[in-house]
Amino acid sequence: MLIRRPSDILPSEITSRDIYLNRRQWMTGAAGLAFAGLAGSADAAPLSTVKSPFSTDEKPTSREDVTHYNNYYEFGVDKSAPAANAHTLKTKPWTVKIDGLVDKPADYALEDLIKPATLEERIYRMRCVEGWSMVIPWVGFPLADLIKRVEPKSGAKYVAFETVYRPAEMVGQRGILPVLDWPYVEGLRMDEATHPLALLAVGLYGETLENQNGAPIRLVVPWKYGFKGIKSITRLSFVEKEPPTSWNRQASNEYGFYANVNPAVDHPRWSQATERRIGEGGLFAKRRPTLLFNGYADQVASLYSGMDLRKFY
Ligand SMILES: Nc1nc2c(c(=O)[nH]1)N[C@H]1C(S)=C(S)[C@@H](COP(=O)(O)O)O[C@H]1N2
Ligand SMILES: [Mo]
Repeated sequence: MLIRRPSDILPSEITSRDIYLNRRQWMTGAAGLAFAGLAGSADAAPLSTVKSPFSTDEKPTSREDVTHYNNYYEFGVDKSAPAANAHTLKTKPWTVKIDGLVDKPADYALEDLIKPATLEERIYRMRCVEGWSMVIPWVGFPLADLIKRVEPKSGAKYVAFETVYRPAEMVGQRGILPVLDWPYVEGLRMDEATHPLALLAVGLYGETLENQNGAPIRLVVPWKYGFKGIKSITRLSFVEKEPPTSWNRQASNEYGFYANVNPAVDHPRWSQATERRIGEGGLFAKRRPTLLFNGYADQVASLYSGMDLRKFY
């Protein structure tokens, strides 16, 4: 079994958008290849997808940056640490426990949660609370599809998510002074979780996820700060009350439950009005204005009508 390390990735694999789009056209026809990767080896494997009307036409961030500039504190706090350390996580086999207020609770094998025929490519703008942004061509399926299939009970008002807790495989979970209270946990209100933009991603750039990006399955919520996008999910619980979230636990005055991207609500230690697009010309590149709900206001603003976004940050 080959595990790809950063040093093994040839410059020729770092695709420009043009090469990438041609390759996608070719792969979209190769339906039989879908999902070999999730069932088989640990190598990034091609996935076939259908295009989504929800994609932005902005230029995707290079695959190299998307896979080497990461936040995944279970593997260290430097941006380069996840790419260097995450290969130790074993993602096969993988189960996701679904429990709580739901009619079909079970430990689901990953393969049983995903219908390869319905995988979509969704090119989303992503905004980290630290002030940088990327454009990422995710491959995944709507979280709403999974929620529908497991039949939540009417009392379920929130979905709680959990990353694996495996100190033997995750160097950052072995620290004496833990940066976060493990396992990493996140949550969404039910109407957010069932919004068509909320995605469960299993790949990016047309291939299965690298571990540093949250293999084998992670959440993507493009109108919220990146920390809502919990990686390597092993549990989804349907609950009545707002669940705890890792960053809110760590510093509740800095990171709220909602974490909607909002240029008008500053982080207590820095402004959120602008952002640096990763890959755009170094230190002196002009910062871009940050948009309300990360530019997805037309689709999601109605979820929050009547809510004070300064209070529910
Ligand atoms: N389990 C877990 N999930 C996580 C994090 C983490 O440290 N642990 N970091 C979050 C943050 S702050 C961001 S910005 C995104 C980054 O995702 P990416 O590296 O795929 O771009 O993952 C989020 N999900
Ligand atoms: Mo982030």
